[in-house]
Amino acid sequence: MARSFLEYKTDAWVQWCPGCGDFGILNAIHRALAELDIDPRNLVVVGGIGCSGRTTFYVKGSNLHALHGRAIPLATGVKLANPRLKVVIAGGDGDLLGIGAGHFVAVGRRNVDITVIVFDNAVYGLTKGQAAPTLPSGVKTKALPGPNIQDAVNPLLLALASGYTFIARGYAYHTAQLKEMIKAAISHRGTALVDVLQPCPTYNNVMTNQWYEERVYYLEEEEWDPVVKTPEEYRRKVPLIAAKMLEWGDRIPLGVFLKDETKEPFEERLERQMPGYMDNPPSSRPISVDGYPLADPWKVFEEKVVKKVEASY
Ligand SMILES: Cc1ncc(C[n+]2csc(CCOP(=O)(O)OP(=O)(O)O)c2C)c(N)n1
Ligand SMILES: [Mg+2]
Repeated sequence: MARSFLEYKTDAWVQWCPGCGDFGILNAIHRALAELDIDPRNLVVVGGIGCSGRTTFYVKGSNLHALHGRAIPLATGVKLANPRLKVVIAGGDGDLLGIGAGHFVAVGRRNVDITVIVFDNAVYGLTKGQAAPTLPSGVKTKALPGPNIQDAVNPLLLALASGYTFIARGYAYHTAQLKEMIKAAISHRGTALVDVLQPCPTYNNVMTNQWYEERVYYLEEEEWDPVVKTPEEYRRKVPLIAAKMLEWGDRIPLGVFLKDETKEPFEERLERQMPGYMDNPPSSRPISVDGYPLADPWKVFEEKVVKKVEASY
């Protein structure tokens, strides 16, 4: 029998402001996991630091809360240690595109089989509303002394340039559509981005629910086909995809922009270099025998230091 989304909820009190878009994203994650029938024991949600990172407390799994900006490298380590796990990152736009921007790029180049969900409210919610990297220039939200004088980074274009093989954008309050995007992202083999636009009713008084509802539309309405099967098709379609990603203003497109099936995930690249890696990944190898660790740091110290010092006498 299929699992209920209630099985993925924890007992923790959900500590977000009333009306926060995070509730919609959390709901979509619970429902996506249930419909994919993912065993919570095989799920790892890695959170960044921010209001959004609290998602790790609210989804059943073997979850981790990383240092600010470090959710992606931690998640990469988990996935490569045990490639059988489903690894999902829940982080803010500040966490993943500000302090963690280098990691955001690196994971795409590797095409590690993980899903990155950006909770994109254009502000640093947890630290009281400073401008996040996705806040458009010229916009003055209520915690800013004047209009934003920096340009926004476009998460979708950055993901495209970094090699992500699945790129989607959802809206937090459209949970049914968002759930489908998250399901497709988790099922995709390779690095997947779901950038989720979300109102922050406490600090972003410009990009409100009404503001988004007046602008968003779905790519499906234009019969968009995100699937790319050959390198030739990739070259032909990418300029169109990039142009669509640039669209922002009176109309904001939502949906799956790209599903690139031409690149192998990092785990397969490793398998080629280290035959047997997938069947016997680091997590399945013994680290101790009868309570004694297999690695003996004293031996290494003796070999590398003591013997060298003795030889120099
Ligand atoms: C190394 C480090 N620098 C700064 C902070 C302070 N800090 C905590 S959360 C945060 C930004 C949160 O914004 P975002 O990632 O967009 O998440 P949100 O709260 O909006 O969901 C910052 C700067 C920190 N915890 N650690
Ligand atoms: Mg934020």
